[in-house]
Amino acid sequence: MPTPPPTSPTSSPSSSSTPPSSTPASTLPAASDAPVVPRYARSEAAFAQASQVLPGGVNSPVRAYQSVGRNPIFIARGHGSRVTDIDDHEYIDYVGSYGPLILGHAAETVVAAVHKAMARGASFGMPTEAETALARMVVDAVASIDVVRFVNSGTEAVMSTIRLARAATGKPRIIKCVGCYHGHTDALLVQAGSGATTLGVPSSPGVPDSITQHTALVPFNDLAAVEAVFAQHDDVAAMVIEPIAGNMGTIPPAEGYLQGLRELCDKHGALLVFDEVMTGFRVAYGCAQALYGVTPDLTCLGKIVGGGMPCAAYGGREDLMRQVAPDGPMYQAGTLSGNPVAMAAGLATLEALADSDQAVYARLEKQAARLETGLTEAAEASGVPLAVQRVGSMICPFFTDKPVRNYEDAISCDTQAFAAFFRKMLDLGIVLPPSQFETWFVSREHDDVAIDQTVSAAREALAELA
Ligand code: KE4
Repeated sequence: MPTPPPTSPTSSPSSSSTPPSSTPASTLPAASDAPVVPRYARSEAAFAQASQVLPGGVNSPVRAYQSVGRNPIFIARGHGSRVTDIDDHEYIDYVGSYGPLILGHAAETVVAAVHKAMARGASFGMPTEAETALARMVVDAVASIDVVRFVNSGTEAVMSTIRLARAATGKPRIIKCVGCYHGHTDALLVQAGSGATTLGVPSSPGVPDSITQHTALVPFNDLAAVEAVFAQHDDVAAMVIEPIAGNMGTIPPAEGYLQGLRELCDKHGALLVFDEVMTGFRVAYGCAQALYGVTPDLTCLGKIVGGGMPCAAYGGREDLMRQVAPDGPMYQAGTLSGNPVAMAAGLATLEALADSDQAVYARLEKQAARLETGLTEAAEASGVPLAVQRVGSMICPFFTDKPVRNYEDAISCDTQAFAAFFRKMLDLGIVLPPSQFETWFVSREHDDVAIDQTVSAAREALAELA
């Protein structure tokens, strides 16, 4: 049971709680114009330091908390379903590093495996059997993957997959959904979700039109729009999609949507690419493609496959993957790709998921359903409009009174209400992804105590919002 947070003030700087550091909070330099809150004195000081040497004080934009009206907390450590910040406040964590930590923070078997691998040497630039072992697990787990290549990030996996699709088909055009996020590769940083939408730059400067002229945009869950692109263009190499959209909040595919995409791609000689960087091993051991019974030609994986270490992958049909160098001409390489430490973390994670004989997924379903029910009931009790959407242990409460089926629906949500909710939940010891356009992640370690504490905090936060 975590130490209950001190009765926390609202986020005004005039709170009475004495900051743990000696520096009176009011003199701390706030890195942004957000109020400096004594309860978070050490994080505020750390953020000021970080902001001097890192863009936005962070190494990934969404972590900067710019859309939730305060400065970020800095984390000291994590264990199970919880993290502790450098002001020594403990939180139940639903960020989960944005997906990799399905086993919870510092899972014993993962930590031990990484220590053991590290002690034998971090990286060799020469093959190791650990790469084959993890590749074999991926191939055995995902029916559509005959051959797989490891890379270092989801962005790299998607970037490589697009190159392969274009090489294999000889066609340049890629179809993507507005609001889906596939990492920051130029060709897909167009109307992207996640941090790009959160910060209001869904199409980044610095990406020449010559790169994105071959990127066609369609709304998520809209088959007719995809059919229209095929009717207009005969040069489509692939449709790249998150089978469950997790980067505009959590939006499930409409009934028949994914199967419809499969049929359209077959009809028009294009490849179907599932970007399962987030959904891979998250919603089922066979990934979302097993859950929905739709077979892509190529799949991108990340997050869970690396167990929290920098590791991602792309794979699929043998005839396609054998075109990747050095089997074939499509070039892709990486110094740390498949490094033994990341392989060890991935192996330990997948072994825990595979050995459970689906028991982990049954537990994740039960706990996430408990959270969904609790949030829904808390919203009903407060009268605050909330649409809670969930697939397995991916969940997102949208501040709106209607279902969210696509990007237009998502951006019509009350992001100010979300920001206020976020800040209150943080003060109550629950840390959420700092954006309405992100998915919350439930881990194996989120037990009834954690879920019920979260629901109780949500009840209080929503009542304050009402
Ligand atoms: P990375 O390059 O961040 O490892 O993966 C990019 C990526 C690709 N595809 C999907 C479906 C993804 O969700 C992601 C990354 N997800 C975001 C969370 N919304 C990562 C968080 C961040 O950017 O810091």
